[in-house]
Amino acid sequence: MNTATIFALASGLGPAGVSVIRISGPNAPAAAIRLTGRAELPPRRLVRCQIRDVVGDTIDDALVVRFAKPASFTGEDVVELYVHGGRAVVDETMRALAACDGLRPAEPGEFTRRAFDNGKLDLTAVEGLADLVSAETKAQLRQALRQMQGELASLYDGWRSRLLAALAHMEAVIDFSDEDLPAEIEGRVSGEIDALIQEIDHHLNDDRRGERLREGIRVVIVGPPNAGKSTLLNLLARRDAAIVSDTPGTTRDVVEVHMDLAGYPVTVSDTAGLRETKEEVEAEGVRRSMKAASSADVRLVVFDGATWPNVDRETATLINQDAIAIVNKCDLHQVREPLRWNGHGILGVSARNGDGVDRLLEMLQEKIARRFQVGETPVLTRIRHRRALEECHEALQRSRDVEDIELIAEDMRLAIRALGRITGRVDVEDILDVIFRDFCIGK
Ligand SMILES: Nc1nc2c(ncn2[C@@H]2O[C@H](COP(=O)(O)OP(=O)(O)OP(=O)(O)O)[C@@H](O)[C@H]2O)c(=O)[nH]1
Ligand SMILES: [Mg+2]
Repeated sequence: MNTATIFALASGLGPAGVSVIRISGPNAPAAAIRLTGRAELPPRRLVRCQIRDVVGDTIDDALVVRFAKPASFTGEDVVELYVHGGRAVVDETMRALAACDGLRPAEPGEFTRRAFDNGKLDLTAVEGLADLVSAETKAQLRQALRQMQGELASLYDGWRSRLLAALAHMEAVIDFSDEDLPAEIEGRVSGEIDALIQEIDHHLNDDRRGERLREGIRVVIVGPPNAGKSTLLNLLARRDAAIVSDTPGTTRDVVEVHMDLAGYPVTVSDTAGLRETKEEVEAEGVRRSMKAASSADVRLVVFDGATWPNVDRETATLINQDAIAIVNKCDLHQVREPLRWNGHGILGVSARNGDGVDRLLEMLQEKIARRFQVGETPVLTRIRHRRALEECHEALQRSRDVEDIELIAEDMRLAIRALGRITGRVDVEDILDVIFRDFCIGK
């Protein structure tokens, strides 16, 4: 049991209107009494107080709130001080706290760690909280909030309880095989395992939507040299991010621009024009373009309007359902509607005068929204969860291939442990509870 009382600035570094200092642990109420001179602070009420330093000089006129354990973020006694967000105010308040008995500054993440240790948050909620704090766009915010509020925990814990119940039945078969147990138990258990395998499979095969939304969605601009890819990037970024020139082969490195597109975090990359070249540096650029194109969530495949209707063959091979095909320079006379290539509709734009760019942004948003929209069903958000789920899935699959009941039970235990690791609740004692609840074996 960790009895140190910890404190830290919970809001960003000032100067700001208000800064929040959080104190958690058994000595938090005493520290608040010492700083405010109040005999008592009622729980869950904001109280206006003078904050004083060790010699009794007033530091600030502040608001203070106390949360009595276990009804607090950490599950411990917590006090929060809302002081004016000036550097000296914060520094002096922290100094006064450091002088209180049993108080020390918190380590990074220590409040959340205590919340986890006290069962206030499971591991997925802890991760959701971290994601919420670092969310940069609305779609990321929504995904993180749902995770923090327990959406993934209830999915994984739900699977785990079903497996625990199935295992309890199996154990009953093992331990009491001479006695009179319903014959269909084994059948029911294997039915449940099959159902879980399917559900986990479905959850795993999600095109990494949740993970990609956390990391940012990758949009890559590809096409032949001089098609106007860099001009297009600059237009989307609303700044001169990449060098534009009429010399083919201008762009060599991948140039990335981050933006918020209708709430989605998007990284748009401009790449070197695709062509055969003997020049070593350019050839490396082309290699990088192909690599970026292959890892992209959406490809903007750009043809050069100056050579229209002749299209670059290599570029054309990159058109598929994840791509938006574009012919640029539609300000030139040879680019005429309707624009099609090999049955694919092609969008005409002019990166020079902006024609068609609104439509391009709309199409891009639609594509991204269709693929990444956070729907009703919870999505996987982290590789850690994916690994554990794969392990669980493997163990369940393996259990289908063996005859021996003991071996099946062992694989089920491994699967349960893998799920338990995701939310951080690994225990085995609860199997017994389930046996007693379902079978009343003791009678
Ligand atoms: N007429 C016209 N010219 C354009 C348009 N967009 C770009 N250009 C011109 O085309 C030339 C090449 O533009 P870039 O943006 O550098 O082309 P790029 O595809 O990045 O070329 P590389 O980096 O060499 O692969 C420049 O001279 C641009 O000014 C357009 O919409 N219309
Ligand atoms: Mg370029």
